[in-house]
Amino acid sequence: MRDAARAEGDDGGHYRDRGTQVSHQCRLPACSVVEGLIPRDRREWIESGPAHGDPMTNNPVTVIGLGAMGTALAETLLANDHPVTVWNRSPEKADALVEKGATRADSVAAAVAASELVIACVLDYAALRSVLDPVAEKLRGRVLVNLTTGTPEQARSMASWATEHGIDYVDGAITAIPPMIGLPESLLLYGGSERAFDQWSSTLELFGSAKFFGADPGLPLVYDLALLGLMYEVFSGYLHAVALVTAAGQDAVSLNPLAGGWLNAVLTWLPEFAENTDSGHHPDTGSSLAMQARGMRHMVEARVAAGVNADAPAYMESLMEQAVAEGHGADGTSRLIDIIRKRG
Ligand code: FVH
Repeated sequence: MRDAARAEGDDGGHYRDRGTQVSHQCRLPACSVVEGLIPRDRREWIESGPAHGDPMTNNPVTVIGLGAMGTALAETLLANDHPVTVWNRSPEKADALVEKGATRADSVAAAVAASELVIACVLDYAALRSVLDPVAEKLRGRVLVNLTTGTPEQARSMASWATEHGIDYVDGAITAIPPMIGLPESLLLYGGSERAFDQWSSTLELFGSAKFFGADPGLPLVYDLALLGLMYEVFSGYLHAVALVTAAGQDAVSLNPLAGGWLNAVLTWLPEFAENTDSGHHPDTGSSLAMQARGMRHMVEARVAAGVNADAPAYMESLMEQAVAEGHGADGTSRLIDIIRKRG
């Protein structure tokens, strides 16, 4: 165990939280999870030493793919005393890691043969298959943890490929950037072989907090893409808000003091939308969809008049109008989730 406590938690029975937990109150009032992460220097974290007493600590690990992310993964393993074998299509990318103690494999086959745990992190699933197809039989009986990003269907298809070849497969999604790897703030999502995850969880937790979603290897990417979509739509909303304010001749930063408080308030409403979706009840808490549809029309007209793109509010308006047309005008915002799913 590391210096910070590692705890196994549970989220409504949906997934197992295998991550590092320290005290922090979630700011969403409807979220009772006490889970948080204290920022600390990555170096301090990864150099704080191996997980003493952990039987997996000295087990060799192979890392395939040494882009920015694969390099960060390999560095973290080395800093925690794992013997690490690395392979990359462009071999020179292993130079710095070799100086830090990694072994450069001359071939993918040699890399796979070096360790029971093989971690792959390349550009996409097409690249992954091109690297691993020729060594499928060499992987038989080993554990493959694939941290390449793709679609949930690609992850499931990769898992079927692994099963055909007798490979114990875990798919993972990294919801962090390379400098965060090795810090508890970094969150990695896993799904697939529970046996393999349990066997190697203490090693995988060196990269950051770990959540295991069960046997479906596609679920980590479902959640990863849900979180990324949320982030980009918040970016989009903020960028369009700045465009509207600056089109009125104001400084962009004039928005910030208002936007901060506004976003915090908006955050407090979101958990209830999910609860309403699960219960199938969408009460109006003072802002019916019929009223909001009218408001969205004003938003569209104001943006068009200011020369700011209005696609996003026009889309929201169309969802609200459809809800009204289907007889849900008196419902609250969460009713739109049904409409979004129907649009497919
Ligand atoms: N970096 C990030 O911020 C994100 C964080 C979230 C997760 N992503 C995903 O991680 C995968 C790898 O990302 P990366 O940052 O390491 O990407 P690059 O630095 O561009 O390195 C790409 C590696 O993939 C190798 N590669 C590409 N094509 C092939 C191929 N046809 N055959 C074999 N290897 C290939 C490449 O090799 P080389 O160009 O150095 O020879 C790099 O090792 C990715 O899925 C992200 O979405 C990162």
